Amino acid sequence: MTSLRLILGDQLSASISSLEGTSAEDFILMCEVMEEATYVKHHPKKIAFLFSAMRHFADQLKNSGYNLRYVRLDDLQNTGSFEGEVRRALKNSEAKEFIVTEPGEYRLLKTFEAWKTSLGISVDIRPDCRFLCSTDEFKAWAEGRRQLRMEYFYREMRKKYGILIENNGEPVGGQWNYDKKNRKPPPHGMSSLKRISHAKDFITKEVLALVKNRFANHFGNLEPFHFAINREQALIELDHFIRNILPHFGDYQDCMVSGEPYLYHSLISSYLNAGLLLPLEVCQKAEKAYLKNQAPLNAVEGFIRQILGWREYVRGIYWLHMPKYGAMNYFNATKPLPEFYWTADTKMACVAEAVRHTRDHAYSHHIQRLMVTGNFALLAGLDVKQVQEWYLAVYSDAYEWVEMPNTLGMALFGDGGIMGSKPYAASGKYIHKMSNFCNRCGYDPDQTTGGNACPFNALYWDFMARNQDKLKNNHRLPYVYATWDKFGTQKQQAIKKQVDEIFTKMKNKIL
Ligand code: FAD
Ligand code: DLZ
Ligand code: SF4
Repeated sequence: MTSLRLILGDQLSASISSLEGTSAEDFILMCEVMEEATYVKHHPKKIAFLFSAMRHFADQLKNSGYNLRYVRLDDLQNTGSFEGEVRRALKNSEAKEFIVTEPGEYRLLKTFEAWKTSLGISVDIRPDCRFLCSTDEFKAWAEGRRQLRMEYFYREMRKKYGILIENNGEPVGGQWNYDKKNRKPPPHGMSSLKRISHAKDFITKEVLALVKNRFANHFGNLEPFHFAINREQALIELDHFIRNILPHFGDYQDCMVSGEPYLYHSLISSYLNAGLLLPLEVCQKAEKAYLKNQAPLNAVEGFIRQILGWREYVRGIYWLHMPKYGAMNYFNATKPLPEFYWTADTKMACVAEAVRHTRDHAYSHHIQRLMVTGNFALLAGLDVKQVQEWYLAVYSDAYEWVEMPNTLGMALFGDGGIMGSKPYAASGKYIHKMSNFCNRCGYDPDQTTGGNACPFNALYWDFMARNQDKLKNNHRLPYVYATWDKFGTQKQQAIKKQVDEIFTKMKNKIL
C-alpha cells in the first residue's frame, strides 16, 4: 500500500520510526510552514537552525534514494500548515496510508489523531523510538507510586541500559549520584573554553536570508549564527565537548558568570531534541570517556543523569499528565510577564544577563533558566501561561514535551509537586553565592528592605508568606516558616511594603 510519510522538524534522524519499511513507491513529505514557525514567536536562531537542518536532512534522504517532497516556506503554493501540505501532497497521489512518528507536542498529536477520521485514508501514528523510555514504560513505572522522584527513575534507566553499572548490578564507584562533589561556586576569573563554530554553506546562507526577511519581528538576534546543522557537525561538537569540556562539567555545573553564557555545558540540547544526536550514543560516549580515564566520575555521572534521567523523566511526566498538566496553576500566579523578559532592561544584573544570553544565543544554561528567570517568575507570581510561552519561544531547544515540565513543574511548582518535592525558590543569597552577577548590580544581595535591597530577598519571603497555606506542611520547609515567624510583625510588614514597592517599580518599568 503506497504511503505518505511526514517527517517533522524535530524528527531529523535516519532511524525515525516513520521511515521504517519505506518502499520505492512511498513518498516522504517535509515542509516549512508558517503555522509551526509562529504558533509561538520562536527565536530567529531556532527557526534558522531547524530550517537549515531540515533542508540538509532532506538532501541526505534524497541521496539515500528516498522519494522526497520538500516544501520551502517561500514556495508560492505553500498553504502554511501541516494539514494543508499533507492534503496538497495527497492530491493526485496513489497514497492509501499516512504515516507519522508521534510528535513532541500534545496539540499536534490531537491534530494527527483527528486525521484518522477526516483524512480519508488510513493513519498510522508510530512511537518515537529515539527516546530511551517509552510513554507506556514510564506509565508502568509511575503506576501506584505516591511520588515520582527522578532519582529512582534514573536508577532504573541506568540498570536498563547498563550505563555506569558494575557486573554485579551496583553503580560504578558505589554511589548512584555524585552531586555532592558538584555545585562548586565559580572561582575568581572563571571563563569558558573556546567553542566550535561551523562555516555556513549555501543552504544555511539561504535560510538565514529567509529568516531575516520573514521573522524580523521575533525576539532574538539571528546572527552571528554558529549552530551545527547536520549530524556530522553535531557529532563534531559532541566530541569536542566530551574531550575538552566534560571533565569540568560536574564541578561548575551550577555556576553563573557575567559574559559567559556557556561555561562547561554541552550545548547539545537543540541537536538531541531535533534528532541530529541520539541520547544513548551521547551517554555511551560520556561513559567511555570515564572508562578511559579522560573525565572524572562526578562529571560523567552528572552529565549522563541529565540525559538518561532528567530528559526521559520530563518527557514521561508530560505525556502522563497531558492535557491536565497544561492547565495547572498551583499558586494561581497571574501577574503579567514584565517587559524586561524581552528587553533585558532591568537593574537586576542577573536577570538582565540571562535575558541577554537568551536574546543573543537562543540559549541560557540550566541554572540561569531555573534560578534567575524562573526563580523571579516564581517569586513574583508571574502568569504561568505567559512564562511558559516565553520559554517555548526563546530557546532553540524548546518543544513543549521538555519545556512545559521544566517551566511549569520544576521552575514554577505550578503542578503542585508532581515533579519537585518543594519549590526551587531562592533569595538573592543563592545567586550571590553561585555567580559574580551581584558584584556589578545596583542592588545589594545582603539587604532585604531599603532603596537598593536585592528584589529577590523580599520577594522570597513574601512568596513563602503568601503561600503559607499551601506550603506550611511541606516537610522540607519548616525552618523557613520558623524564621519567618521569628522576624516578628514589624519586619514582616517592612518586607510586605518592600514587595509593594517592587511591584510598583516593575509596573513602571524601573525595577
Ligand atoms: P547540559 O547542561 O550540558 O546538559 C546535558 C543535556 O542534558 C542537555 O543537552 C539536555 O538534553 C539534558 N538535560 C539537562 N537538564 C535537563 C532537564 N531539566 N530536562 C530535560 N533535559 C535536560 N531543555 C530543553 O531541552 N528544552 C527546553 O525547552 C527546556 N526548557 C527549560 C525551561 C526551564 C525553566 C528550565 C529550568 C530548564 C529547561 N530545560 C530545557 C532543561 C535545561 O535547562 C536544558 O536542557 C539545558 O540548559 C540545555 O543546555 P545544554 O545542552 O548545554 O545542557
Ligand atoms: C519548531 C518548528 C518550526 C519553527 N518550524 C517547523 C516547520 O516549519 N516544519 C516542521 O516540520 N516543524 C517545525 N518545527 C518543529 C515542530 O514545531 C515540532 O515538530 C512540533 O512542535 C512537535 O514537537
Ligand atoms: Fe540579582 Fe539581587 Fe544579585 Fe542584583 S543583587 S544580581 S538582583 S541577586
